[in-house]
Amino acid sequence: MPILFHCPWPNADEWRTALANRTRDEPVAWTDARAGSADVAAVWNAPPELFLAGPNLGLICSLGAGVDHLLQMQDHLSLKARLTRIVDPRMSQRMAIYGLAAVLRYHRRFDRYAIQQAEGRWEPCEGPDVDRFHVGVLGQGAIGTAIAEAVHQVGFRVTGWARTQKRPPAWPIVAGDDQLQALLPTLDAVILVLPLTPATRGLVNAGFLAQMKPGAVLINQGRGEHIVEPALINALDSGWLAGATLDAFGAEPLPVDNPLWTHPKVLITPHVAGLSNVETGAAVIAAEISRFRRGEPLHHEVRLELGY
Ligand code: OXD
Repeated sequence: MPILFHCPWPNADEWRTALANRTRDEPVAWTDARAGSADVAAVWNAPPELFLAGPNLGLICSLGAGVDHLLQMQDHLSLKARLTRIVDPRMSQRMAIYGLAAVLRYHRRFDRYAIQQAEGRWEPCEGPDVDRFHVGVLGQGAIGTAIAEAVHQVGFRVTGWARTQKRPPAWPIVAGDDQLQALLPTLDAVILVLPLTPATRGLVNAGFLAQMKPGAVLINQGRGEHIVEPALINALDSGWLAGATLDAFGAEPLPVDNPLWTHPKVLITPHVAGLSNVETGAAVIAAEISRFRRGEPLHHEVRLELGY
């Protein structure tokens, strides 16, 4: 039975080969035609028409960790389709390194020193010791946990924020809106690594930013839609926030006329914080496909009612 494949990335052929190699025992052919008789799809940002006439689709695998690209077109998906995604320690590690690098850059003021160098200014402006620099990691799934762990291991004070209370790891985790409100004014750096759901869309609005500690920084490794951009720009311009590191945007590539490009307090990276690793990612998807075909529980099934 053909498996529907759609990947808009430059390394799409590598993905297709890695997936085909790992599903060799399955009687499958990879296709990028419309779903037709396919019962499984592995896709990233597929156009809705690809799913039309795909009544047999029982499993749709996201080629990344996020599934918002699929949930956005639920109307086009077969009602019986289950969704799964990549949960891969390699990807979590990349995300952890990105988060840690961004925190270290602010903690050691490399952002300020770069500006001072351009202006020929010799002005030491060191900040607090690590244990007095409080990092909040908003989102405590596999990726958020890896980020919090990396930052915690260096010695930073870390607090996680999750939808529900979890068994405490080596750092505290708080849950719910009230606890977020209490947490925000204590944080020197806020890392966003939340799934995009109706509850997290626009979470970082003027009210959220006003609750952040003056001089704090924002690091977005989640989705651009978490942030209300004009509110962020106001918070940076007014001096309330010291900086923002942004890896994800509502429109990607970020349009050339977007003011974030030239904002002196913003560092932009082109959605690379946690690129899916072809080999390990393909192995995760292939394993989910064989579980699906054997009628076994999936390991990373998306709970549609939660949106992740
Ligand atoms: C993902 C991403 O969801 O890279 O995997 O954004």
